[in-house]
Amino acid sequence: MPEIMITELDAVSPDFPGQLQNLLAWNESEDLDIHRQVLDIIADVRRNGDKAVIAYTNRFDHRQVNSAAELELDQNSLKSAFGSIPTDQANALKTAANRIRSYAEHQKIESWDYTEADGTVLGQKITPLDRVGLYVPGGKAAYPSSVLMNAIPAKVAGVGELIMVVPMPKGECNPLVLAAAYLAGVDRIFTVGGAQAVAALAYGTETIPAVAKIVGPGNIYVATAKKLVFGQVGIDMIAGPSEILIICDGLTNPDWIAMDLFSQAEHDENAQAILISPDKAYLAAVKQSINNLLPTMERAEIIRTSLSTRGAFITVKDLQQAAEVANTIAPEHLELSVENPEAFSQHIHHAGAIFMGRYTAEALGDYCAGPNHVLPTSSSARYSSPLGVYDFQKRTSLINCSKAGAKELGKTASVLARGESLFAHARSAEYRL
Ligand code: HSO
Ligand code: ZN
Repeated sequence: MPEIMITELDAVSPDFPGQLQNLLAWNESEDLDIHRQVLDIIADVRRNGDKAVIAYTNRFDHRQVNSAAELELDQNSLKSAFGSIPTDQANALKTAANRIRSYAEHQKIESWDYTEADGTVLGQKITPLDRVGLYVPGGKAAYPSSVLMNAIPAKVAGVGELIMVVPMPKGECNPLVLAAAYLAGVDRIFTVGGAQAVAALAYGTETIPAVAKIVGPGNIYVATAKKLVFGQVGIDMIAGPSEILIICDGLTNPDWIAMDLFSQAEHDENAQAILISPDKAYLAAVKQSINNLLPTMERAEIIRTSLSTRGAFITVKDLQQAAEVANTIAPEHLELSVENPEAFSQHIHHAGAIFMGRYTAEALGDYCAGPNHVLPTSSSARYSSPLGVYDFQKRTSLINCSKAGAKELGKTASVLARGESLFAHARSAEYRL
């Protein structure tokens, strides 16, 4: 195999800030044609309900469905999917599900209130979403782990009904995905995918109930549909390609680091894997490991393309500078493969998840450590957070004025209302003085 070419940058160089921006630049191509097709599908499903959903499903998924009822899988078929998978898979899914659930339990936000001196009570009431839709892709990226990561926080939040949609091309579906849905406690499953599934969840059909929020990854049609139904329903973030940034002091086995870079690069050609170290000789050693190990990889071609088009090795003058670069990148996953990761992590302000120390491979977080693997990508960790229980909970403000409180607040409200020339507001407050 030819040696791999990976971009090498030096953070000390005056050109570095510009080079880094070029490296990170990622714009999902806005395809107007896809946009138009998806708009048509949504309008059709809104107008014609089940009939449209069945027609698209038969056309895109090569199926012969005659009635909407055939699109639903019952709980027994989930249970038997779980029974049909190999024992080691079943046990590993159970372990992962339990750990994801325990972590999620810690995330629940609770209602609170406080009472003022005059007896007025102010508070915040937390309620779960009534009904949530979970989109699960059917193709090569149909990950049972993602079913657990999306469904379990929703159930822990107390969502009333969790509806999963998953395409079943040619009538086939990954039994591991159904097994994960069974373990996570998904309430209903419809074997529908694409923009038609998103439209059905957003607007409801005779058979598929409308939800309040749609979560889960999908291809460009699904992502476009989610953007277009936003407002009618809530949506989660639109995920970009997977990213990993590793900061290493130069003392971790280079093969480990090479494989950690591969682990995200193998997701897809556009995935981004970056290594930062103050030790130039160490970067060369990791490059050697990459060249040795790449020919042994099942997904060598995807990894090669990802590393050579979007990967990079960055030399820094010290670990302090590494932290600054990491904060600029705001990566989805950040590995701190250094001697004292707790102390070092104090300098990190923007990352979806931080994997601390030489033993914490990012892959553990993808499956079973417990924290969610749905994380902010494309530098959005600057302003957003991992998917969690709080994404399935809402906050409602509570105000309960005492007679004395109404009198005091009424004076202030009345003055402010008259300042805005809103006289009904003012008099409504004054009546209670
Ligand atoms: N690393 C992915 C999640 C995943 N990994 C699923 C394996 N399966 C999120 O960036
Ligand atoms: Zn992964």
